[in-house]
Amino acid sequence: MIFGRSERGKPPVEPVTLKILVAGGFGVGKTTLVGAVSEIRPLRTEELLTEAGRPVDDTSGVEAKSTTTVAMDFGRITLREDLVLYLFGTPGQERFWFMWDELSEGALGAVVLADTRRLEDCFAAIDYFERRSIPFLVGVNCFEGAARYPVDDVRQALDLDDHVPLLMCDARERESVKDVLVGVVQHAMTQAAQRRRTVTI
Ligand SMILES: Nc1nc2c(ncn2[C@@H]2O[C@H](COP(=O)(O)OP(=O)(O)O)[C@@H](O)[C@H]2O)c(=O)[nH]1
Ligand SMILES: [Mg+2]
Repeated sequence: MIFGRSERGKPPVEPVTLKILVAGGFGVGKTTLVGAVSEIRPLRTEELLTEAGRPVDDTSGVEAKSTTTVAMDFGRITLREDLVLYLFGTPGQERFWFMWDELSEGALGAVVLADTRRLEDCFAAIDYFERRSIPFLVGVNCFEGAARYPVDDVRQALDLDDHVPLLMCDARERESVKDVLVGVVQHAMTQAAQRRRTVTI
């Protein structure tokens, strides 16, 4: 028996898979964000903060934190049946910068997480993506107890270009993180479309 095109349900779709980086300073909530949305048990490489690491891993102003991600976080989320994101949390400490070039290979875009109590911690990540023209948005992870600032003030403090989206978020909340991820995908698509237009004109 042969089925016509419209008689059968749609064939299973082969989803598009996209790679998104999650960057930002130490303790800003990268591991939390990946864990909040991942459908697979997030793969983490955590190492107990050792005495040797203390002078470099400054935890002042960071929630009680006794482990640190030395390699990266890895997770997956299906945004739609035809769209799957793979999330790669970048190591926050400067001594792991060498891994970033490897990680950013093939990435569609990035989330830079920021904490308004330590905004300067995400400057390096912003510089990194700007320099490589990797589309990114800034997610301000709203910790309780941290002062809330108007979006425009945060944008100004970060010296963000007008086209870079900035969203308030809670790295622990699945829906909030999904909004951030949808935002990155949309932003990256817009950027790509603009680049194509610039090329064809
Ligand atoms: N109150 C609050 N705590 C958070 C939030 N996001 C992360 N944390 C906590 O902050 C600490 C650092 O988060 P983590 O995800 O490990 O940071 P990472 O170093 O960027 O991976 C952990 O103890 C988290 O539970 C948040 O949105 N609100
Ligand atoms: Mg981490």
